[in-house]
Amino acid sequence: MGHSTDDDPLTLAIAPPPNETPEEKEARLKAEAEARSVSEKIDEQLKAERAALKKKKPVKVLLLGQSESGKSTTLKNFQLTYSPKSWAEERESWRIVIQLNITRNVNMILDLLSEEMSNPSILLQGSVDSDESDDDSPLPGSPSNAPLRFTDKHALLKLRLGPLRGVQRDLEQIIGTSSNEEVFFALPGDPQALSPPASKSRPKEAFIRANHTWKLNNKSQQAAVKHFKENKVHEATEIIAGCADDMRAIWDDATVQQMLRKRRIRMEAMSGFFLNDAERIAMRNYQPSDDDIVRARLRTLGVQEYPIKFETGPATGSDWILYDVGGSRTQRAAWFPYFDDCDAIIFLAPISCFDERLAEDRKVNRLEDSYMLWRLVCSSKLLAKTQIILFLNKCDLLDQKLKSGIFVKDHVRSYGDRSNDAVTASKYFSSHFKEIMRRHSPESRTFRVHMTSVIDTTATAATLGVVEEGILQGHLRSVDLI
Ligand SMILES: Nc1nc2c(ncn2[C@@H]2O[C@H](COP(=O)(O)OP(=O)(O)O)[C@@H](O)[C@H]2O)c(=O)[nH]1
Ligand SMILES: [Mg+2]
Repeated sequence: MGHSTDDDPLTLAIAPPPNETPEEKEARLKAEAEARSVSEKIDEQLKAERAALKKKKPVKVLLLGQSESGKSTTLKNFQLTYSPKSWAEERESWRIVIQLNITRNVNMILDLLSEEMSNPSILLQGSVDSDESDDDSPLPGSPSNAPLRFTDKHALLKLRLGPLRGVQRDLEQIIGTSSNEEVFFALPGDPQALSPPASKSRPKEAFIRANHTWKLNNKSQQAAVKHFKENKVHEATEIIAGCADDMRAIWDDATVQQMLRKRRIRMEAMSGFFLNDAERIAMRNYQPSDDDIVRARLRTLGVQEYPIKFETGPATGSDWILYDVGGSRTQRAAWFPYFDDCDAIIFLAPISCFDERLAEDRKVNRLEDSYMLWRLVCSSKLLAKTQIILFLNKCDLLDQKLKSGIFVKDHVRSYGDRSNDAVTASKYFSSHFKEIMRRHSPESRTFRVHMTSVIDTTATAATLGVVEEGILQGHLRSVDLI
């Protein structure tokens, strides 16, 4: 390559004229030097412009993890911590979501009540779905075999809370829920509902999922929400307000609690559970608190993009884009196109799930699934240079679970005789994740891990501070490299 000989056309063309005088030569050299310096300046300018452009390039962060791992909640923490103004603007939209969440809580109880009250055979058989239950050890205050005694009080509560069925439908429509799940458990006795056979019904978590595609940062959908029959929202608010006392009563009812225990349903541990705050949320002028919004349930489908302009912190003024993804198995293929160009991945692994199974595949242990996904992400060549940050999430639930008498070693054989406390267990899980990263990363990389409970916004803000700085540094380094 690049050889030049005397008769090379290019060399001949740019060679100085053979009969050049010394003055001519000097003038020529000067002109050439000037041209060079102009060209160098242009080069420098171009380089600076490119760097500036890259600096302006948003920081891209991908939130990954199985379904229910805490991705959307982490996203909310980012918004709350770094973009408080837009957070405040969205507060009103969340009100409807939370009203829907609590309405579903009640309707779920009503469904179970209807089933129990109309089908005494279930009563004698005990829990219909105990074979599919997340954990086989008895819950605290374990199911008694005593028959459930329903009275007129229950019939009356059912009657008076009946209008919440319509509220659920209206709110789902307003938010844009489109879901089979909703139809599935809509209303036993409702002519339009495809009510499942009683023996097949699975009064689980799925009941209160908002399975839909609405996202709060989508302008057209926001507008749709705004214009959609504001009187419907008003009406729903009125009905909920009127039901406040009965909501409280049905939740506090001893027989209802016994029924839930019998069916091994821990509603208070479910997504979007708000019945403990019924009075406050049912108020006509209810304003969601930060905590309410962080705890609100809104299921993510597909990959959604959330631009955040940082208003505080070291990254102030910079633009970030967070990608929140659907985590269930069928949705994971959609992640890969986003791997190419991202600055960092925050990977969420809920470690309280060591004794649970995937909702979409009951054969698979949720912790095993997280390990498998983690290995996939770590081993990806596309991500070889991408910073990966691991959140071992739901530490609060892990702690509760272990304190309630569930043993890690009963579900994770390798755990052995280690102490059954949250600190020891999280360290143990962490070492497992670290080992997977070490073994499967194409290039060596730093293991960055945080023990989190992302529903705790104060603690999470501190974690995000560390994470933010690390990601920003990585982003700037990649800018300097071009
Ligand atoms: N107790 C507790 N609940 C959590 C934690 N992280 C998430 N959750 C709850 O778990 C549910 C699923 O969280 P979400 O962020 O929607 O998960 P995603 O499916 O990964 O987006 C929500 O009801 C959250 O409030 C946590 O650290 N502790
Ligand atoms: Mg989500």
